[in-house]
Amino acid sequence: MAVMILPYPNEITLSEKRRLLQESDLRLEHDDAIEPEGYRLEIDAHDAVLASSTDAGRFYGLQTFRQLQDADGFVPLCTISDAPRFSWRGFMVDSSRHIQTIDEIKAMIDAAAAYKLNIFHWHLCDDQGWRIESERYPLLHTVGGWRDGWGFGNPNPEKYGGWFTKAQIREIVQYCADRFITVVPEFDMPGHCSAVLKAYPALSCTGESCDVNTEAGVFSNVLCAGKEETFDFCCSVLEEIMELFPGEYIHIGGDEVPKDGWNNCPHCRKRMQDEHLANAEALQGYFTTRIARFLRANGKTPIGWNEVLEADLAPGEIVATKWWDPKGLCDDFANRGGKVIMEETRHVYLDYNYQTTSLRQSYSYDLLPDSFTDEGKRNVLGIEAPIWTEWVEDFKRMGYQVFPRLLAVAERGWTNEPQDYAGFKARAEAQRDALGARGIEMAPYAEWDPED
Ligand code: TNX
Repeated sequence: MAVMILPYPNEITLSEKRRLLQESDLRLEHDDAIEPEGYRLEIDAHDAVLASSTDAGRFYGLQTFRQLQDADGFVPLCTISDAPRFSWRGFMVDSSRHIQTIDEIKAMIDAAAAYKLNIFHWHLCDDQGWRIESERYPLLHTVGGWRDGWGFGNPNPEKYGGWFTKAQIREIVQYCADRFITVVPEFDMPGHCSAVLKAYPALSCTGESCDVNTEAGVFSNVLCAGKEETFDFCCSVLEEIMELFPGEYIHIGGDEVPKDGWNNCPHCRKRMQDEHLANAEALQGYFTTRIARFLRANGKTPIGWNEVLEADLAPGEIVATKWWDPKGLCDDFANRGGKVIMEETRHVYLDYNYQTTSLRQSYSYDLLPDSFTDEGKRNVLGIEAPIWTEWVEDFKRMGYQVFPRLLAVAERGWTNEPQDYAGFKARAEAQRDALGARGIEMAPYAEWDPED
């Protein structure tokens, strides 16, 4: 008998027998011996028990129960003993390049929760738009939230943009909490800051105005790392962000920072001299360290894209997201005690087309490669997959890009010995209707593995 559970449970014995059972028939038990986020489901002819040590574990047991139940309400008699392989099972949504509605964000969160993901990394600002309402710096959203019309997927000449109000953000944070998902907000700095600098040009090296970008790419509009105002600004905005997002983690970006402007800037040059920094890479290290320490002083754990490691940071300074790391900086960092999240382009960049990143490639992502020592492997927190939205203009497109590949991510993050690929594909296809009911249209089966 095929059971279409996804992610596949770590220990499961199943009987051919089935019985009619409602969720409300489950006897809920507390069992301290079960791992956090783990659960045990025991369904026999007379009894049905869902045991866990935490509310999250109970929630995950319920997700499994729902997948076990057929359309008539029957479930197989079974014993399932299950707990996640990794504590970090994340998905990232870019709301800058294109913005989503609150209902669309919620649909993604619901789907993620059903497959036991527990982190929503929310990329809320970039060169193409700032999306967080700010009271201290209102031009961030009222000016930085908009870009000129036409192009970049905007079919009309009206300005494109918008932002999430504080009330909406609180609503999403609560929505996630109800589903045992932690929201990790990102304020990407010091690069990818055109929207910030459109609103507050004085924070750039030259002080010259720039536009919120209407194209994809890497732009030279970076925050000045010499001026004290930059740090005052970033920390002040982060205080507002911390007020909105109660979770432990704040992502501070740090990716793709062109250094030409810094090298030619008297403020940055003075900073390098005063702080005995050998070059602009070291200046980014100074920038990262200062912001990271500010966050830690406020009880938060900072995260940065792997470029922050170009500056040789101590393992305790920051958590690194490994996305494009040809030099293996993250591996070395983990081997020295730093924490790393696995998020590599060729396996889990959900904005890439299926020709570039097939479902098979996502499913075969090795999260603990041998470039990590045993200690390094222990420092891998888990997996995350981003949907960058330069070319994802609407929710239909998002569904196509994200599913089924996010299902592979969910299984990689949860299951110790991921199942055979053919079996996984069958279980992924079996999610089509459930996702459809959430308004998410998965990519057609024939497109998942163009090479096969
Ligand atoms: C690189 S991933 C970026 C993003 C783009 C993405 C497109 C990362 C830290 N930076 O700004 O959206 O590639 O795939």
